[in-house]
Amino acid sequence: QFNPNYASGRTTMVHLFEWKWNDIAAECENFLGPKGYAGVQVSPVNENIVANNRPWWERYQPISYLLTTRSGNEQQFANMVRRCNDVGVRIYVDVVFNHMAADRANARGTAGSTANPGSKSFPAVPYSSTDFHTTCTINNYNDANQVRNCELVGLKDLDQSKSWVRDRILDFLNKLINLGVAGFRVDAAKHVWPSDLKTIYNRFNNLNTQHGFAAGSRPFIYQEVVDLGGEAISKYEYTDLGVVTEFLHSASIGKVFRGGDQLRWLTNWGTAWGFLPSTSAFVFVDNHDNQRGHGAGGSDVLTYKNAKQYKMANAFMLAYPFGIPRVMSSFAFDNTDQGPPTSDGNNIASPIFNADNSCSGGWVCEHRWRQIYNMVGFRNIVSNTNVQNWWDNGSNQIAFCRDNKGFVAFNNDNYDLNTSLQTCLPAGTYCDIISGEKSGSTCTGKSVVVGSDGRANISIRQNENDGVFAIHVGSKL
Ligand code: LM2
Ligand code: CA
Repeated sequence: QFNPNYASGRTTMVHLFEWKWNDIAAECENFLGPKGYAGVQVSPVNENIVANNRPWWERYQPISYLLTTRSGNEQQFANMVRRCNDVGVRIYVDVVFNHMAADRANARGTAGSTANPGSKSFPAVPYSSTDFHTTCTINNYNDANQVRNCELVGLKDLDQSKSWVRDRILDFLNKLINLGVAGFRVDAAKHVWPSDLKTIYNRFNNLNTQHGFAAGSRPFIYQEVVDLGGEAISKYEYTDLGVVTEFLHSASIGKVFRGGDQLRWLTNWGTAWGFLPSTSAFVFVDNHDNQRGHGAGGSDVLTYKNAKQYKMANAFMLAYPFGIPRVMSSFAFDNTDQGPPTSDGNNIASPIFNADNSCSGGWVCEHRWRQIYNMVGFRNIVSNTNVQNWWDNGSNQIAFCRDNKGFVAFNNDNYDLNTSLQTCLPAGTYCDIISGEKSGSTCTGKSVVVGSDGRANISIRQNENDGVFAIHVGSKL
């Protein structure tokens, strides 16, 4: 449950937030597989409430466990899982089972089911009032009973200690496992008792060997527990059960690259910053909540809207050996409720791909930014190596090697970086994968000559588009 079950040589998943299953299948084949991505977190797959103006958050209000949403139906989902696994890209489902939908008149779901959340009646599961905790409101995060037994923003709170409820959840999740998924993001895990989660996780099927998983493989579990400190519920209550989202990583990396902390302090990035141990920490620069001011992290969080600093933060996350990273891939938004781009106000529109790999049609596709996908490639190449030869200028310029496989430098100062540094790489000419990339025997960006002593002259001017420079053994010309 701690192993992401990635295909060998791959290290990093991407959240294709609100993408349609058919589009994800094609993206696995055309881009994610070839660029070395390890997996995709998909938006919730089960039937959700249809809310006015179709906000993104309607998908966090389940109506049933039928596999029909705006992303597609069951057959399209199954086809996507098959096609992605065939090209070495795993699928992780965002599963919502703390709660069902909140009260709303004439509640209707994306598969056409009706429900009456006010009376806790969800006939398409079916659930009735006895399957839920008594209604109360969460308003005190210092009271663990309240956080786990009351309603989060009015969402009807399931009682996972009931065998009927557990069986319905397990029917749903084991069905996904049989369809070939590699694991789950457990939504709102903080709001569910760890002992109930344990019972549920222990009854998961093994992964489906017909999708390339070794016999006896267990589903990867990463649990959404927001813990920035100071509350009754601790992230450490969940680390025996699976991996846990590290929101402190998101807040801290944003603060650093926004200039709120000097880059030189990154030398001990990890538990010294209050983070979970590396093998328990699921890390990200931003997620679908905190990129729009929901969830935790506040104004420290960096998003695509601060592109230069955002790319630097992602590059650092991917270059440094800490945690299990996830890249965010967003749609553009200017209001926090706004849903994904649609063709007609209802049906989700497909992304449009430009010649330079970028997206349009309302999709941001951070995962297709050269600086980000090339750093995913960097992480794959340097996996299982250590940080060596840390260098800093005493403020916001840093550099380090990953043994003799890769070298990276950052400049977040308001003056140029231009100095001779130890790259730890064999002598030769290397192509910087941030300003460009290797294309045949040439480099579309900066190239640098590494001498027989491993040193090279590294330059990152303050006004360049990117504040990062990265080379590795695969970018040798
Ligand atoms: C999560 N993790 O624990 C998700 O990551 C997060 O996106 C979900 O909240 C939340 N938990 C519940 O699954 C989102 C969104 C909320 C939204 C809920 C439910 O951040 O704003 O609440 O989904 O759709 C919305 C309205 C809220 C209203 C509620 C119930 O924003 O004002 O509360 O629906 O109608 C009365
Ligand atoms: Ca609960």
